[in-house]
Amino acid sequence: MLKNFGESLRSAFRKIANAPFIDRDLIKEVVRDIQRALIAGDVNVKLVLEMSKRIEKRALEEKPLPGMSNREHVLKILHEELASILGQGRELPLKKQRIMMVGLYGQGKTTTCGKLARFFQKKGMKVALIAADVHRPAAYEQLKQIAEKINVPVYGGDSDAEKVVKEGLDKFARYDVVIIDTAGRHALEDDLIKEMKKIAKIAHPDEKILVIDASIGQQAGKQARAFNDAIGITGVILTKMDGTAKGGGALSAVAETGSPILYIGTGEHIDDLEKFDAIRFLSRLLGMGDLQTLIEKAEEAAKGKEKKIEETAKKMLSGKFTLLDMYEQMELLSGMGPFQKIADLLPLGGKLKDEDVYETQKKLKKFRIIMDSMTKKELENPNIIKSSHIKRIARGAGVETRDVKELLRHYNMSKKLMKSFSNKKMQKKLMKQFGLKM
Ligand SMILES: Nc1nc2c(ncn2[C@@H]2O[C@H](COP(=O)(O)OP(=O)(O)OP(=O)(O)O)[C@@H](O)[C@H]2O)c(=O)[nH]1
Ligand SMILES: [Mg+2]
Repeated sequence: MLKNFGESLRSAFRKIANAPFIDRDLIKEVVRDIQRALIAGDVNVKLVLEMSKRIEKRALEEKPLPGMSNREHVLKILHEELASILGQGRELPLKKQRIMMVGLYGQGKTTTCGKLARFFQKKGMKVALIAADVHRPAAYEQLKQIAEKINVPVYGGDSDAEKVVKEGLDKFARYDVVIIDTAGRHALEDDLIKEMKKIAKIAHPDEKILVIDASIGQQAGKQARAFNDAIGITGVILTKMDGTAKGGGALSAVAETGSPILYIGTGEHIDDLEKFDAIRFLSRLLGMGDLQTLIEKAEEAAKGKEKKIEETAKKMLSGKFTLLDMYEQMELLSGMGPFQKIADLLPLGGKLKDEDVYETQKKLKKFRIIMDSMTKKELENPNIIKSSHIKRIARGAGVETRDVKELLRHYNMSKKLMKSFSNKKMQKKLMKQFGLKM
């Protein structure tokens, strides 16, 4: 049994990327690797065989597009075929509807209720929540707290789930979107199924959404099947995609149930919900770093600053990097939410894991003050800063020398990260991969 689904897929891709040339034998070998990875990942065997036949046929018969190497052509086919299992995803329609959230214990149901409420609210719809998790005493309180932040009403507090749902639906009859949070369990037990069925019967939900923690990996397939058999799932939301999990289980979950992935959760914050995009998801799964998301985020988050962001992105890719660039980057990134989230999308993101993400904004303030007492030369070329300079800078800024040293450390670390982009081959590959122009 292969330990890590994402890793085995990645190694299959690497084989192609590193092979001196692409021939029939290599294609067959890679297809076999992928078959093994998918089957070990609990993906339906029939589906795997069909897909691998298609990959092999296309890779051997189709001609590469003009300007594309044979190698890139085969990678593209692999990508497309894997993406076709995941489907194109689906967004929830913007119409009057009832949504029921289900899933095992701690997968992120309640948090995701809030995120969805926020999502519809931002589209100008009237949203309400029903707390039908009557088993955990704090569940109602938790939902209430989330709802208060976004000014959305919640109905709950009673210990009878059916009653809560019935009364809540009456109360919120005139709302556009009503989202029902339900209880989790450690495993799919009979009483959970019974209760879920009862709630579904009363609520007639338009959507029955299974919430799955991306880190549960291959159990996702089995879980999805069980929930689908019990109440019929209409979509999956994959949470905690911001963590170490790459979400390989999603492939199995989707393949098992045929229900699409709707969104992915990328953090604990209420706005951390993203549209699911199969190709992008695979890039992340395969560890290529998702530059497209990074750049889109940058564009979205800083309207009016587009040019600057583009320049920064280009600088990041060019490997040139001064203290001012670092500051600018930190500023941009911190405006977009926790630094870590963006860092995760970068190929070297994992290396920044230990950084305390929320410190970034605080540090920015201090860094600004320190940088203000540096000379232009020092800002452009921090390598010239010697310990006598450090003392002078610290005095000028009214900080300790260790603060200045910290800034320089931070710079060197960022620079190292940026260096990963200065590798021309890597750059070209990434640019091509994501259809960007320099
Ligand atoms: N990092 C991260 N954490 C998340 C995400 N979604 C949920 N969480 C966290 O996961 C934990 C559990 O989330 P809940 O929403 O309470 O999960 P639940 O499924 O409602 O749990 P039960 O009601 O106890 O079954 C909380 O600490 C959340 O903050 C996500 O996308 N990213
Ligand atoms: Mg909950």
